Amino acid sequence: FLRQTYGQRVQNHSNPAAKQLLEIMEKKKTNLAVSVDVTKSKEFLAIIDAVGPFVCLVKTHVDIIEDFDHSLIQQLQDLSVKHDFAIFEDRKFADIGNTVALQYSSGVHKIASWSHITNAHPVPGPSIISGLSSVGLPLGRGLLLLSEMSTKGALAVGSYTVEAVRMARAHRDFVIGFIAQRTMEGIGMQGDDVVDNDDFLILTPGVGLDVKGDAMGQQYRTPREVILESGCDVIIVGRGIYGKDPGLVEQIRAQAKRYMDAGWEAYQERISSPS
Ligand code: UP6
Repeated sequence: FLRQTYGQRVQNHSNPAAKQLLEIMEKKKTNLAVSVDVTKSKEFLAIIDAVGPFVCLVKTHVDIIEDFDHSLIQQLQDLSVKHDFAIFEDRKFADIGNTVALQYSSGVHKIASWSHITNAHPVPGPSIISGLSSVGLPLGRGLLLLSEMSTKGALAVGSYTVEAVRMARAHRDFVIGFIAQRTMEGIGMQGDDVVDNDDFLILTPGVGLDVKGDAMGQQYRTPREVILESGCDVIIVGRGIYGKDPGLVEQIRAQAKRYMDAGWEAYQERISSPS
């Protein structure tokens, strides 16, 4: 699938959230997702409105917002319609099925009611997918499994990654892809395994053009390394876009454009490269 366009890949997916994301990427010509990790509603909305035209997806950590109330969700949804982007709450669920189903549907944030996509650590095993799917599938939501992480010393490697991919293949209706650092296509397939559709979306954090990491274990690679060399589909950028001054709208727009262009150029090179 590495040489198919995002538009061509829509037909490989039955999940509405996966289709929506690929359609937006094709239409807006962007594989950039912005991770909006700020703690004040006002700043959160201002950044999203500034980057909106350049992104296919906005990634949130809604639990870090100090002045949260439900009108914020309405405003986020209005921006997602205004700019045409999907919403991904980066909740990283990691508990038993019954608990994650409650965390996903209920509590203060009611994530399933507004987030097109969310994600989970595969550490509890397949029951985490059943739990989340019982809430999200009827709503047309999609799930990403974290099969790898961007941080130094991450434990999600080797057989953990392989088992995550096998879990996803067994739940294709709800699991639309991975948070990972490279393509997962063909991973863990044995001699006579037949998988007729291994097209998973790979969303990749740990992307930066100016620095190699932070003081807390984060590691950055460039859009070119991520999209062209590693076969990922979406670059997730946080502080690289709003980190210098979250209040400066013009600067944020310029950075978003810069990452969008770098991501799209790498993608075009990928789909036009000889197999
Ligand atoms: N994130 C990672 N690495 C992972 C998974 N998730 O960085 O393996 C998330 C972080 C943060 C964003 O929770 O929201 O992606 C990266 O932000 P940054 O670009 O500012 O480092």
